[in-house]
Amino acid sequence: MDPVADALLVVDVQNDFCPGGALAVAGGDEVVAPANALMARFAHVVLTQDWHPPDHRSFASAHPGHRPFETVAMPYGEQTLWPDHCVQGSPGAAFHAELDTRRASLIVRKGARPAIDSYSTFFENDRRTPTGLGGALREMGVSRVFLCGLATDYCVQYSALDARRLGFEAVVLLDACRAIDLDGSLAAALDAMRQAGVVLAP
Ligand code: VGL
Ligand code: ZN
Repeated sequence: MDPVADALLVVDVQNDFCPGGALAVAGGDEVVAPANALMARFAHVVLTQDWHPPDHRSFASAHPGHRPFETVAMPYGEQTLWPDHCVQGSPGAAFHAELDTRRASLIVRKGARPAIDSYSTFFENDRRTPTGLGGALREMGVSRVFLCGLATDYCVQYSALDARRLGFEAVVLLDACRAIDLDGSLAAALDAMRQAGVVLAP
């Protein structure tokens, strides 16, 4: 562990992705304890929040005739439609109550533009519009990111792939992640991450 070069990214540990939430990930709350424990080992801790306006285009409710988990074509490509989740300022968008937010030096909110989803904490789903996190990490002298949180096959995966694309080393800490696993999306994500040179660690 290098105190300067390493950062921990804790991805979307929010109520809506935990049991009882609008887009609950099985065992989502089980990442809280390991994520909290990991923070002690890092000088740079970054938290991310999925942060959508109420009429966000990734919501099935914004597409009459479509239901959650269907796919539609958006100008930037295929988009899975989700139940309304992580609406800005709502209880579902808040961090899990037991997540330790004290050590975080940076909180990145993503998915705030109405017309475009953002799984990655580095780029929106057009894969071109940056969130600013890449530049922030570079300015802090970070060259390797460790990722944990929710969900392995969506926001964690896209963030890890974009980290590689930006030239960071990336390590996904699987014991501190949980997946949505839609139609084999977890296996596909693990494959894609391995191929991109992401280190998959327990
Ligand atoms: C996520 C689906 C929709 C995630 C966010 O955090 O993995 N998944 N929005
Ligand atoms: Zn979302």
